[in-house]
Amino acid sequence: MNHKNLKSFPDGFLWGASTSAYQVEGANLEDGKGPSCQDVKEVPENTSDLTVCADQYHRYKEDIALMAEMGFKVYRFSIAWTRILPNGTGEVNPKGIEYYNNVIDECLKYGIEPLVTMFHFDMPAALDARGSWSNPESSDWFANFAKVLFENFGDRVKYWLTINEQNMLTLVGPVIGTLVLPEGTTNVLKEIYQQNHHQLVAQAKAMKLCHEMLPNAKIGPAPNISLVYPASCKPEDIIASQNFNALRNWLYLDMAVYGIYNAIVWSYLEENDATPVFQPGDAEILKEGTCDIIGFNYYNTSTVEAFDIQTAVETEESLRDQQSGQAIPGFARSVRNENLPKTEFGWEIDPVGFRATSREIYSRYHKPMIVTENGLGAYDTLTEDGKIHDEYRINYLRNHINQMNLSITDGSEFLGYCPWSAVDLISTHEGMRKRYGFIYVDRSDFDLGTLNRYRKDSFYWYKKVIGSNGKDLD
Ligand code: BGP
Repeated sequence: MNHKNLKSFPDGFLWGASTSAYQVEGANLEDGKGPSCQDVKEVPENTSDLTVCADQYHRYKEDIALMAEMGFKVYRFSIAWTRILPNGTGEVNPKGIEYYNNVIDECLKYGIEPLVTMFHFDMPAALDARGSWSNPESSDWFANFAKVLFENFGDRVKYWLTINEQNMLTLVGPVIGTLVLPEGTTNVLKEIYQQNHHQLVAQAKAMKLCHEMLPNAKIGPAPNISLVYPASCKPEDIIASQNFNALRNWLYLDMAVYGIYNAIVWSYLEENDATPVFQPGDAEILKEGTCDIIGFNYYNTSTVEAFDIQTAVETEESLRDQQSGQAIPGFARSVRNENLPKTEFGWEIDPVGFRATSREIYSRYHKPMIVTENGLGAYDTLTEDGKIHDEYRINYLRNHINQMNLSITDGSEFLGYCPWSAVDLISTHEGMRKRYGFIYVDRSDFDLGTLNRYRKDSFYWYKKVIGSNGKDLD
């Protein structure tokens, strides 16, 4: 649909950006913090460990002041479960509460709304030792953590996100360093979807509790949602795209919004003897704990073709990452979309797909949306005079904001936009060299440098965007 006039971004639109605790904070075992799965995992070859990251734990004031300088209205950050509860359950660590109180207060000092992710890829190591998400008690561990957060921060935090990219934890857990398989697991798919089920129940318990304890707050999930295109108009490819859309996207949003399992996914799980076991009360809690808002991360679309079980001589299952697809015999197989360029790190770039994805989410669910991640991972260069000329990032963001504006004009309801990332930080599996921030951090994978902050060209550009409420994108 072409529009003659674009609607404006709504008043009070929440412009900001995102980070996550384990990728930005550092100080990973300081002031009583317990280890998470990220602190004990083997880091991918040639990438930094997660002990220092961008050192935001010690530099949050400087970082938040820079965000305020850009005009941020919101800062999306995550709370490290093991900073609050070093063993995942049990004793609360007062230093952890103090740290996040400080971060929240610092945001509020500048009129920046804190948008808190409760869980961003950092399961307490002590809970991994107790079976991690395969333990049916895990939903109660999470609900208990949620309660501690609501009690301590609920007076000031109005926007909450439950689990970051649960769909990626399920689809590519090993890449992110999070999957724990109990010894003797024979049906891996069943085990993974059992863990996924426990996370869905955990999320529902947290959402229900939030409504009870903080009736004025808004809570939602933060999956990685991107439309899956059919590789052609062959009907079989359409079916494949519906399959993969269901598995990657709608499973998570059907559950968060309606508290029900997506039918296509359920049938796929039945087919593979992988349906999850429900504990008594699960079906009810899933229906009772639904969301107010939909947070979603968007990087690019994917494209699939039919992958007939007979032609799948052997499974092409290989380790993938968040954006690079899957091959599931009898279900769908990802293919390259030749219409789209790629980033230096091989992710396709599809701003129009952002509009398409958000229209589809809004048409299906009619909930206000907040973009919790979107951005370009690239190699940046710090010049001798302290500049970072990242026009590639500006182009990426400009094109996506433009498409968001078109989607708003199409009738979609957006609350805000938080690209990834506010500050350079460590990537999930590609180290420090894959940068996303508006704020450059002077360090590399194996040299901690000065950790000084520098404003990238995108910093000044985004400041203009925010100052004009999305009108000035030049
Ligand atoms: C999302 C995660 C983030 C993040 C981002 C960029 O999947 O929620 O934690 O890092 O993707 O991905 P990467 O770091 O792999 O480039």
